[in-house]
Amino acid sequence: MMRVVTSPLAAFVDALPVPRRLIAAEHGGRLTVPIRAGAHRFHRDLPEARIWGFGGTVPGPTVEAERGQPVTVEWRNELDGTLPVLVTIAPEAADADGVPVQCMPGLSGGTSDEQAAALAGHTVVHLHGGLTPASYDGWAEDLFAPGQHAVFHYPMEQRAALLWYHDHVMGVTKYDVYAGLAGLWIIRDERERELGLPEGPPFELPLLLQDRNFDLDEEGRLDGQLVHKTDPEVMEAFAPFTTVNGKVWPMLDVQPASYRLRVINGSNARTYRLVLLRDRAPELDRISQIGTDHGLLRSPVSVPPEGLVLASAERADLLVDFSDLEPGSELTLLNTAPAPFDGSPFAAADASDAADLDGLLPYPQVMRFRVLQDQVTRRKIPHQLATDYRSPTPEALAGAPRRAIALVERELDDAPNMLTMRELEIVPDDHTGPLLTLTEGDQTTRYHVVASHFEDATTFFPMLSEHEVWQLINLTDDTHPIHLHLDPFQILSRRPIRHEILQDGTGDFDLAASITLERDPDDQLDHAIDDNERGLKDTIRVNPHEIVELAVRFTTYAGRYMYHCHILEHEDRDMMRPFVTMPADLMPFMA
Ligand SMILES: [Cu+2]
Repeated sequence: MMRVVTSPLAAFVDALPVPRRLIAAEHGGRLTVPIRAGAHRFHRDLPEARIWGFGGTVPGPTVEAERGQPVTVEWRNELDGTLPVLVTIAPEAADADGVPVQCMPGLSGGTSDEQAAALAGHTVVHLHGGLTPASYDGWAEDLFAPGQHAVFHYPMEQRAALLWYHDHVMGVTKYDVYAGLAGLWIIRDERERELGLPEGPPFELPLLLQDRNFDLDEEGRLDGQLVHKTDPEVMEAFAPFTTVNGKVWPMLDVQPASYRLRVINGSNARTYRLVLLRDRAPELDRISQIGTDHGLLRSPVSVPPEGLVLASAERADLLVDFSDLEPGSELTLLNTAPAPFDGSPFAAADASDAADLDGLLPYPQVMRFRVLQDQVTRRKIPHQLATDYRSPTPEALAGAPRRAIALVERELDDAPNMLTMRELEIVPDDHTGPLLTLTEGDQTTRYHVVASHFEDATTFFPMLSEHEVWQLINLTDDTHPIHLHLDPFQILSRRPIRHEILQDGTGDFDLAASITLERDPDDQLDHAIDDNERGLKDTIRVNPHEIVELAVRFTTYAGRYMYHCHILEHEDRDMMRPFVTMPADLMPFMA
């Protein structure tokens, strides 16, 4: 029998908020953004919550910039007081009725974490997707305290795209972003204007998706205060209520016209698989995807038949056509992705039954659109979009350095599991010690681990302008969205693997495993590359039983950057590593 829980909040009663626009050109390219504690109402029927926000709001203002026109931001840390989030690990994964505690509000018998409650607001800001000099990229350890300010220069020498800025503090990004420290950043350029794409409200709207949970008062009523809750079995917080631009399940009145929706998943951990429904039937044909993380695709693509999958930090630029709909028509955006997400399929036709308590998805609702009586405007979708990139040729990649990274989960007895990215190096045949072997046909490559934790020595030194191939090998049971700072990349392949972790194979540093490039008989995934992943990406999903190859070329800035899983609870528990880009002429002098 399908189990459901009744929502304490009404759906589709708040209007979709549009974050305040901060157009850089109107300020001579010089912006000041205070980072402040504030109050925010996440739903009509909730009391105001304490939050931390850029500009004191959730989300922060949307910065709009022009390609080629630099933007300077003074990020002013004016936070006072302590973290406005109650953090807890519930003692049990499910309540007395067997309902997973993460599906429910409140602390579920957990106590408020004192160390989290004492966090006093050190921050650092990263512009995700920005081609930014290392000194302004927001290194996770270069913090500024309340009262300290940072002036960051963003050259904006990059194509039009939806970026976002957010806190990136070592170990506590999961709390700081959850508290509200995130905002959107749109870069515009001439190519988009030639195509006549909508720019600004009402026809261009950003949709920032974030799941949130709230505390209960003594009478068991929602009190609106933010709760970050995990449990003994699931180390990521998967909160039950989805907010869009800071409101739980909002409503948007639309004209019978095409809308450009700039969608981003800004959740800590939850992956969304979005399906648009009318009268319980999917209407994905209304949606054309024209862009991805780093802007326009070469041509518009349909969203995948099961829905648009966006893991944490992934973006989609969508044109949605409401022009043929009668006034009063309602379309509902639903999420069909259970959590933790492992790539498993779910038919769009079943989306109205997507509620899944065991999948930590009590409420699939995301938002609703309602068509107004108004003048009908139809818009043609251009066939050709981007003309400024191609797939890298085999010749360009022939001699490219190859880097291999294994994604590994280590179970611990007294603490939440540890996730690491093990950087691998090929060893000679006579090497002794724990090995990871990768077998393709009759070829076996032998690797050992050369780095595991964030603070281990840097092993990746990409040369500027040189193509590289990175292999991400997932040895865990969940999908990880892997994000590289600095330049975008393109996916080359996604292939099934069979793997075996040998006895006592996962050490704190070492790893002994054998991997074969063939499908596991129990593997249900198709390991396909979706059409919408064939653009310029900065975050890529690596599914279980899978190896993903991507081609990247770091182009402009030398320095120390990071790559990491964008599930914030993973990034904070060591699924993050440095790399250092170097100009070619300095390489001979590297020790
Ligand atoms: Cu991860």
